[in-house]
Amino acid sequence: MKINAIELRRIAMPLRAPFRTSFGVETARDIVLVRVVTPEGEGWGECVAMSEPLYSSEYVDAALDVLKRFLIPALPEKVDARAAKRAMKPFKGHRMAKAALETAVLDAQLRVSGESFGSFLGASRDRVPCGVSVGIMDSIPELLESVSEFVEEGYVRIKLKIEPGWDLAPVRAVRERFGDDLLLQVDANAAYTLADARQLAKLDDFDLLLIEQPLADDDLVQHAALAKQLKTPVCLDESIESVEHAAAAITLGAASIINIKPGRVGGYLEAKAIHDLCVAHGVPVWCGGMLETGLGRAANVALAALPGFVLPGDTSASRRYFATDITTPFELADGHLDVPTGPGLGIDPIQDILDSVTTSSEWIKF
Ligand code: NPQ
Ligand code: MG
Repeated sequence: MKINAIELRRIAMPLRAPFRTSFGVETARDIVLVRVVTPEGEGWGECVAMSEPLYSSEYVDAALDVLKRFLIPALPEKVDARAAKRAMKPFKGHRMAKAALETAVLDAQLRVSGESFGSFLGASRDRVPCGVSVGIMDSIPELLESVSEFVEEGYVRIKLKIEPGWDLAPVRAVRERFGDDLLLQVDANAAYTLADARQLAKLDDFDLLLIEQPLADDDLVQHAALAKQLKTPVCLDESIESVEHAAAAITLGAASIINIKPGRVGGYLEAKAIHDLCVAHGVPVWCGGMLETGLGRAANVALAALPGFVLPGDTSASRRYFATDITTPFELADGHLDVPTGPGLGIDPIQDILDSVTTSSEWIKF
């Protein structure tokens, strides 16, 4: 496949409600979309980096810079997703930027060949059960109100964001109000240290599915030590940036469950490789979320349909985050989202809406 041009389009998407995690409060999503134009068709990729390097070291301005300066110029004349991944490999890090470009190339390639993301990746289901991530709130009543709305909408699993000072009380309150059958898990986004092991062990009483990323990103050995002190299974998110990291975490006993986010690991090819490794080791995986628009969401839902994704993902409906999505919105039906079946992502941006949220656009001609 030959590329004629690439558009780097930056969009601003207001969130329906502020989303608070242990690293900060977000009120809007600042997103780079990569659009690859070939003689036979186009492809889209969404960069999941945030405006500030709070979740990981990546941020939007850096992603734009590395795409323009290094990643796009490195693409070979004839390219497919695998060749794009290989060409970008010499450049260290910047996995979210790489993932966006690789995904745009893959989408173009699949739209041309007429195959869906789900089929290409090896999906074994036509719909996926969905969970939702619930931010840190100012009070327990506010949290219970929010969880209750999500339960009524049909979400099959609730994830509570936690931090020191907001852990036991919210978990206890949600268990008391919604009962023991509710699938419940927590995510600390690296807010604790090993010195908090005794506090975290108090969560053992609440039959949580898992605790996600309790300690710092680079603390694999400490996660292994913590896992020995908890009954709750430890799941890693931020720590896992590659199939090598996943192998190390499994070998060390640092994670018994892995959250796969394609952006964090550099793309859907790497995400698939991590899935395959985890299946081989009997490690359950689930698909994380980065507040994606319908474009990123479509690819995540396809990935979440692979057989190793045995836990509900943060693959929420579009309205969880956005009043207006840039695609036809993903809507929950019986707690599930349908896996798109059309070529590539199987969904297109709605031009008027896309234009109305665009803050800048730049073309790179080949
Ligand atoms: C997680 N996501 O699993 C992340 C973290 C996260 C759905 O909980 C703007 C952009 C705000 C990306 C907040 C969920 C964000 C973001 C949190 C990602 O750790
Ligand atoms: Mg997480």
